[in-house]
Amino acid sequence: MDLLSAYRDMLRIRLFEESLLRCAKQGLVPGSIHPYTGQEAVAVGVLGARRPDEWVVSFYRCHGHALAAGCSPQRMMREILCRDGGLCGGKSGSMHLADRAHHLLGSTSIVAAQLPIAAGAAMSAQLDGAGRAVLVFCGDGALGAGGAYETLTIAAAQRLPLLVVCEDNGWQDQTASRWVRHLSPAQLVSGLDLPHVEVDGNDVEAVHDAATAALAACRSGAGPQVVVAHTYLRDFHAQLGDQPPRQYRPQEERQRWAARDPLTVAAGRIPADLTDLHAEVAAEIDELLLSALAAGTPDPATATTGVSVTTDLIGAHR
Ligand SMILES: Cc1ncc(C[n+]2csc(CCOP(=O)(O)OP(=O)(O)O)c2C)c(N)n1
Ligand SMILES: [Mg+2]
Repeated sequence: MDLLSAYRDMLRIRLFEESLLRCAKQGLVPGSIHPYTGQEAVAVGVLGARRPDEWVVSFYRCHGHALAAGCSPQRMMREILCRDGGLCGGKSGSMHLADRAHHLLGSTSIVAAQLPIAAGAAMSAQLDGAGRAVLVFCGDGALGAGGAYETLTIAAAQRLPLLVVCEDNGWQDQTASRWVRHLSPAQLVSGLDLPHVEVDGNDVEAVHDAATAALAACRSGAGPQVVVAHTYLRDFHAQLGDQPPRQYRPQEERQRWAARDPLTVAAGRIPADLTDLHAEVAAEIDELLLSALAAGTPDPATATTGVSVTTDLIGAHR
């Protein structure tokens, strides 16, 4: 992979979200934001290995996945600020980004709900016979939910071309995963006898290599594969309204992970001065934020358009 370009993509996600968090503190973001800061290497590493016509399913922490899938940062910023020209017409906000043009099937706010949806898409890809995989991202908490077992077991039974990327940040909102489960995500999927690999989720090159191998296995008919990426949220679980939550994780733990920030890890391997790149990406984000803030809000008359399907889907497949 081109490390400099991966660095730029991670930096764009980081600055995009930092600018949104500043907006949220000023009360400009309707609803909540679940920042991806600190986990950028997972999205960029995995989606760099995807073919553009392979569907991706995300969850509420979806900004990084959507940007790495190629969605327009301008349209995303407008969407999250609920402005005209938003990716989903200003109706999804931060948590439900979807973009058919970039094969982002959708993002769910219900923990683990993305997994069965992705299994359905993988079944469709399998029937389609074009050798495409489907990628789904989930948290370490989601992997413990009932829907995850149902998805993984049916995916294995049907040998679905499904790549499950578990972003193991050690926490489930303000609950440490170790307080509520005695098995790690890798132990859980081992118990289901599923092929899986554990990777340093803050090392974009390692993530990319793991995802490349797992996707090749999915496409070749080897059935579902799981990549467990160990990573950490730099900020916090979510910001609702203008108040960031009080910090709930031990300072020592946060400092330990901050020293292994994915941008720092990648920068350490790039023999170039990155100052200009930072200024360039920061200017790009400032520009699109100003443009989004200058945009109007959607016409209330459009509230009910595009929210349900009127096609006879069953009839269309008969
Ligand atoms: C079914 C369901 N239960 C509870 C919640 C509330 N909730 C939102 S995020 C979250 C934690 C999920 O943790 P994890 O899967 O590890 O993902 P992370 O937020 O750490 O990325 C919970 C419990 C929810 N959205 N859906
Ligand atoms: Mg988690």
